[in-house]
Amino acid sequence: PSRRRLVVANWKMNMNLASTRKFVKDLVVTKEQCTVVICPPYPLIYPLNELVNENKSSITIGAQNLHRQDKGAFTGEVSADLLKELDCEFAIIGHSEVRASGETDEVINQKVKKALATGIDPIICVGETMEQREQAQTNEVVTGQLLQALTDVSDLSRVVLAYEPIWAIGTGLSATPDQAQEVHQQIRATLLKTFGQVAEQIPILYGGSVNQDNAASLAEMGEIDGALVGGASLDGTGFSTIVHAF
Ligand code: G2H
Repeated sequence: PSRRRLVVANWKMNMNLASTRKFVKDLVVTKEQCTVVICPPYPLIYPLNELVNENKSSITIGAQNLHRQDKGAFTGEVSADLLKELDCEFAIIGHSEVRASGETDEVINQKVKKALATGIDPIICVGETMEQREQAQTNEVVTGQLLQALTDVSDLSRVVLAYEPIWAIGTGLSATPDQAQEVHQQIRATLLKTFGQVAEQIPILYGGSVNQDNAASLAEMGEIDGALVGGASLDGTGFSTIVHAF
């Protein structure tokens, strides 16, 4: 199936103006079949966009989150409309680090719908804890998160999913290619059963300690359509290696 492939950098609460400039200089992207998305902290979106335009870089910009409401009295939050105005084409939604602060599946669903209505492609994160994996609940947990995030979503053609097992995030302990492939297959089967053929178009990225050393073996798997990269996405040269693996 000809699904789009994406490698997404989630900078989290890292980077500044100087390191962003260096990153754009160091990033070498030549492989055109893979979309490269950089999700910086909010204040860096505008300068990153300027750098991308100046350098004619093929970087696409994404946000690490967005708010479910249009606008108003939501201190510290950022609207989808503003992100769109600043050329964000993607937004990460439901990252486990945001879920950990109390974000519910219902709010995630509202954010997904807000993103789509605004012309932003949602990158929806799902994943189980180590305890849930050990109790053989991975499929149930991931499927539940997935179906709730996609409730009443009519256009699935712009949805991107990311499987991020919580035990693999920032721990250096990546899922093996086989472990990731197995969950991605289950996700694909659920999507096909629930939504029909459009499911074949939905990219499923893997996230959790992806680095220069394991990217190629993950990329070989037929159901891994890209990566969501945290720690290893902060250096332009190293991140280029990961991009080229996909
Ligand atoms: C998972 C991932 C990026 P890291 O959170 O979303 O981070 O690659 O540092 O495990």
